[in-house]
Amino acid sequence: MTHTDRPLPSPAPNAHRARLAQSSAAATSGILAAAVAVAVGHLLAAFSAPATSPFLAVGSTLIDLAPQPLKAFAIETFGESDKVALLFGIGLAVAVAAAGVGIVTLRNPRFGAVAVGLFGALGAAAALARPTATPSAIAPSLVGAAIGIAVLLALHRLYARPRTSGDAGDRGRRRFLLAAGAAGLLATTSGGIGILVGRARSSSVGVVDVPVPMDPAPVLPAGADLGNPGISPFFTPNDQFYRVDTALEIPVVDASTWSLRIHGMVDREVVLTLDELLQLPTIERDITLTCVSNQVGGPYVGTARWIGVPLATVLELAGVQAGADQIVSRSVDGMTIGTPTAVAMDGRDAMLAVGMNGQPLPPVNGYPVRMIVPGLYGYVSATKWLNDIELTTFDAYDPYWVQRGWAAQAPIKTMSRIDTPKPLATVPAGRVPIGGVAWAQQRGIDGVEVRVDEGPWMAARLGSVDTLDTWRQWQLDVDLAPGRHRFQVRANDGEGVIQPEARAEPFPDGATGWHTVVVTAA
Ligand SMILES: Nc1nc2c(c(=O)[nH]1)N[C@H]1C(S)=C(S)[C@@H](COP(=O)(O)O)O[C@H]1N2
Ligand SMILES: [Mo]
Repeated sequence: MTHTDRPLPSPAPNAHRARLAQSSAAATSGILAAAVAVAVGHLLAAFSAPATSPFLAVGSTLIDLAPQPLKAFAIETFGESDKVALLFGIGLAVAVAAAGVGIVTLRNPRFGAVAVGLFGALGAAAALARPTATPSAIAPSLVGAAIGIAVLLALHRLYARPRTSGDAGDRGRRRFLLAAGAAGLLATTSGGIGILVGRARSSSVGVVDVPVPMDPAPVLPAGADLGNPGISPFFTPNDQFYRVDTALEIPVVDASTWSLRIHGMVDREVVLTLDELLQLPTIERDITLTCVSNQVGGPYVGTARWIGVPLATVLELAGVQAGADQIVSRSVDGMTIGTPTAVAMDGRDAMLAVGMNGQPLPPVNGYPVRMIVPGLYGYVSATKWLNDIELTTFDAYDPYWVQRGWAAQAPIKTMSRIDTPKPLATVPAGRVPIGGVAWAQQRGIDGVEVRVDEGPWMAARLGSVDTLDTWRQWQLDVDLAPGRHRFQVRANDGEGVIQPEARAEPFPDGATGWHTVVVTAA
């Protein structure tokens, strides 16, 4: 290496360093301004209408706009944490954009202020476009943005002073750091209080006294639960019940002011308060609920003992007109779900549920009232936070998921799942119990068969039948030689139809295929 190959020393390293310091102060100011704007908006929304938080409004809008493959990817990759991942992603994107806005502000403060204003407008537009929004929905985003602009410009004034060296420069730097710290504190306290207020509000939403059902469910038959702790318990505890919905923040519904409107193609419009609803005859039923986006072997299925009022009873109060073949139910957060009227009226235990395993519905599962329709996937039947039922036709209206390409009619497909052993587990060679659950709501499960390493199908022992609408546990003990083994399971429904082998993705009307698990015996 010769002398001339060496990089030339920078002519003015101090000036360079000062510029760098100023740029990073500018970027930091942008991020702080955005954090204050979002956090103040979130706080204001928490006190009024949580869904109008700029962060949540943009998140919900992205959920609604996301193309199907992206949704499927998110659910598969993040599972029930998909929403956390989304919010994290938005936070990251906002931070990067805000740093850019900060740098621009260094050159052109007016431009920076306009940029923050535009972000605020974006949040306001998202909040206003939510299905249940009122005009005041724009307030949190706009007020947040205004305060964010003030923070941006105040910080700009501090870091953009001509750099002086010595004591004056140090004082300037200290002032900037102090102001930046104050902005950071404002963002974290308003954001933190906003989150706490949101949580506190969602846990004080009036009280539902779960009624003693006039028509109770019989005691669970002996042997419905095989007693193998590796198999999903027959009743899924409420705190372990799966959750699938588009709600970034659990809707807060006050049971004491809740009402349900039944309208559309009916003889007379009916509005029921919770007390009025629960004065109607109540039933208690065991029903297994399933999500259409459940993959073969997936977790989005659970069984509960539900208490509620038959949907048919409520519909008869209003008088369904001829030709109204679709029930569109809506939730307080604007979800729309379409259910065939015929299904609600055919004698199955479709209900408006208020109780789940003896408790009021947990907030995540639809408090205070949700629909449950045995035999249909949740997205065409199980409206949570229900507050509106409209009688219409399939021709006249496509509900939320149908607008996004999912099937309008979606009966639950026969499915069986291996719960134990877990995929890729190592088990002791010798006798190994294989077990799981199988479901075919409305048709029931008549048999479950297992095969090992593509050998002959062997009938599993079945838990006793509770109802046609609940899953059955199954178990088969097999002898395994040391080495790798592959189990497969398939069920027979009550109509003698074997669960199909062909693999289908959940989209557009439910997955099919045999659940397969590979383990090593050692
Ligand atoms: N309001 C509302 N209700 C909803 C949904 C939703 O996104 N919003 N998702 C539906 C879907 S797809 C399913 S599978 C079930 C899930 O009910 P769970 O979360 O209580 O298990 O709720 C249904 N009801
Ligand atoms: Mo679902």
